[in-house]
Amino acid sequence: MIELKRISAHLLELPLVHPFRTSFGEERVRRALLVSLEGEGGSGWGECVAGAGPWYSYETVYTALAVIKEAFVPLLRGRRLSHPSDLPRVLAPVRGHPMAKAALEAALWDLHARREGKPLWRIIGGVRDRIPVGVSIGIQEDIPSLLDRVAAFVEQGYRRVKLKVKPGWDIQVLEAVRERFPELPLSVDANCAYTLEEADHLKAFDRFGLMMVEQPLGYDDLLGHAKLAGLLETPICLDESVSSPHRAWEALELSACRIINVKQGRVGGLSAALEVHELAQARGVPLWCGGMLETGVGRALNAALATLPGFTLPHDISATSRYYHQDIAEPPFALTPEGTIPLPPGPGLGVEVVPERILAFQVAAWSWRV
Ligand code: OSB
Ligand code: MG
Repeated sequence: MIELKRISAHLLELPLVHPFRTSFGEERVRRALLVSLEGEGGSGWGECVAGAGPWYSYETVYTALAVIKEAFVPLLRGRRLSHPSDLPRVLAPVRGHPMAKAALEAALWDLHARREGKPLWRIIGGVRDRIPVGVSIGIQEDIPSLLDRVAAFVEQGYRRVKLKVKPGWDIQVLEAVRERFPELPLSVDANCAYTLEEADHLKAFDRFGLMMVEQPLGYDDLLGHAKLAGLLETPICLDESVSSPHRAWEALELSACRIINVKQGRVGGLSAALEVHELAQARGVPLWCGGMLETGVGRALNAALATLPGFTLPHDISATSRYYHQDIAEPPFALTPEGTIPLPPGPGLGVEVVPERILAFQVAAWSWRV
């Protein structure tokens, strides 16, 4: 039984080591929303993966704060939960807002696993204590700078490189990268930047031997992706479009993708991510864990999810140093020469939030008794 006492939210601003540019915009500072729960006999941390603006998703850290305050706190007041997987039912009266829900559920899983004294990845049925990882490289100023960045990451041992693409930063870029790195496991992510009318243009991606093309079309365009899948040889991987387990089911039924990038925040929480895992496992569809430039708290949860048997492709879970000079949690995630990241051995998420760092990066904080 979990009896909650307090929910706190911390809004932080963490400067990124490198600006991160995608087809929908550029981020230089990550606005991170951390949530902590205090309950009978323990506490836990979760990270809301929403961004500062409604670009990747309609959710932002501010919409998440609003629904936590106006909807989740009243729903949770005086409520007991027997397990973290009860939370989605309690929050079900709230339509949408998967990332806000997921942040709370993450903190609840951390609290639960800490009380059990076990690493979260073992509790959810993980089968490996280290995970293969890749790196996601944003749109750069020019091709020579991109080639330098790819070379540096390959040198560090990353097992796969994902390039952000958009119209005007695609074919020429792929030609240059493939010429210099003919054997490199490579993928691209368009973050919804193309339309089905550009299918012929996307077809030209086929000659680069990509592992996948991620989310080429609109975030709500499953049918478009299903049609495009019939035209391309390169497997389509969906990210933005898979906004819930139900949407994952629809995407699989429609053959809109052959691979799914799972982000627990985007699908509504860890329980929902476990459901997506079951659906994909039943159909033999490979999964990998995506990222949202999380701090160590969010990355620890992603790493735990990536230990499940169906998560077989390299993940967007890179070393801490790739994102932040100083993270808010310890220990940092480090890359082994084999291109893997070992799971931290501690209980719960396995990372400890450093209170002084929260204070150092915090721009505002809230706390509610429940
Ligand atoms: O589309 O996968 C994406 C970052 C922010 C928002 C969306 C995406 C990404 C990434 C970076 O690709 C993944 C990471 O290393 O965290
Ligand atoms: Mg993506």
